[in-house]
Amino acid sequence: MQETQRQALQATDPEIAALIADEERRQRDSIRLIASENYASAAVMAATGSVLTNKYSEGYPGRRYYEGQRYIDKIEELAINRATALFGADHANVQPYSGSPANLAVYLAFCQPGDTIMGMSLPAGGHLTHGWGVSITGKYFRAVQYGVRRDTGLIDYDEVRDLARKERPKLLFAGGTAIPRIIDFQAFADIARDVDAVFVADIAHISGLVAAGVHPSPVPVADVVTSTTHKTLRGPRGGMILCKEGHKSAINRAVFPGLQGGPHDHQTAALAVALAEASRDSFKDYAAQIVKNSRALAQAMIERGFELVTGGSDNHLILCDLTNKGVPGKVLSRALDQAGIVLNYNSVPFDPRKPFDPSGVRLGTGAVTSRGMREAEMKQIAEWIDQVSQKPDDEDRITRIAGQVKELCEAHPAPGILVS
Ligand code: DSN
Repeated sequence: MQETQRQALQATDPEIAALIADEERRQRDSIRLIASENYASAAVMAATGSVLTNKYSEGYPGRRYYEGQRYIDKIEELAINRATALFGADHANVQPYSGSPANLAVYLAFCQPGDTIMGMSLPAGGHLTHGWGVSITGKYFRAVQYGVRRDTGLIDYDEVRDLARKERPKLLFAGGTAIPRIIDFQAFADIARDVDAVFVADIAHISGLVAAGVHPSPVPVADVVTSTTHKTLRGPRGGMILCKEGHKSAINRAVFPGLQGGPHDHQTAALAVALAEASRDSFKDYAAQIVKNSRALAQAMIERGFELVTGGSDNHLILCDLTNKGVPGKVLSRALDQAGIVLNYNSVPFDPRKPFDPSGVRLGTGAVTSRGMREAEMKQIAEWIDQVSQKPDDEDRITRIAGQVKELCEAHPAPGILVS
């Protein structure tokens, strides 16, 4: 947080000011391996914390329901133009509040309640909003779910095709939250075309990799592409939808007035900044290093006897099944948090344990790569994870590692964190 903002907050609400300062220190001093998190730049956060939070702008550029839009329209047009240029899309809607609303807008654009939709199941690595039962998408639609192969942990495209032919979904989702490998978007597009489904690629996790060209893009082959904007894309919390020209008006009407009211203009401006950052050569280098780091971390973990779902990683994400280590995901993730290494416990495909106490952990390299860490640091992190996994209740060991983690973090300052 900038010094002037800090002083204003301190004067008005010292309690919240102190908690934010504590969180800034926590983020500064710990190794962030949560695959869906990153460090937004100071420029992105400056736009997020700007006067744009004061404005209402229901509608779209040139067609608003409130006056005073001359600068807001330019900001939203910049965000749209930067998104379409970066991803090579016909159209971008930059108003979704986050990834789940972006996906809900797609349902609203193409489906009626009760229609059949198809996506990857949550335990296999999909997202709640791809039809999982507890989500509105599993309650309001007839959701059919595909998974991964038990022997490889990979998507079985023949199984997806067979299921799609049998169930004839209106929407077919690809993408998810715990998929460590390249997704074959062309295969999904072919299946969707075969059954007359709308093909939706949810690239929330990998949008930074797609923007940089280090993961194949679904934009040429998908009807609609949804994403959050804060994971590997490294923007503000938010969502966006890219689509073909022919779907533009259905998508725009679904986002507003179908699902949302006024867009969050501060978020739109921050997204525009992030998209400008993501179009630079330095971001391409960053995204390539994310993948190198993920492969290096995966390899170092395998060498220490960890079993990885699919046996490795092609993107930013690693899913580790701890069954052979005899330590549940929750126990390891809690112990690692004490050691300053922050990740999340996660179900693995065919997990015999419950989602709130599963067999695995999920790791991601987007944030550590933003701190300039490289392959050597990934090996060191794997070593610490191994040491903690062997004795997750050894407080002396955890305290020693926490000190070493802090030293590593001091050598690799986190972007956007200015706390002293
Ligand atoms: N909760 C996000 C993640 O961690 O992947 C997805 O919504």
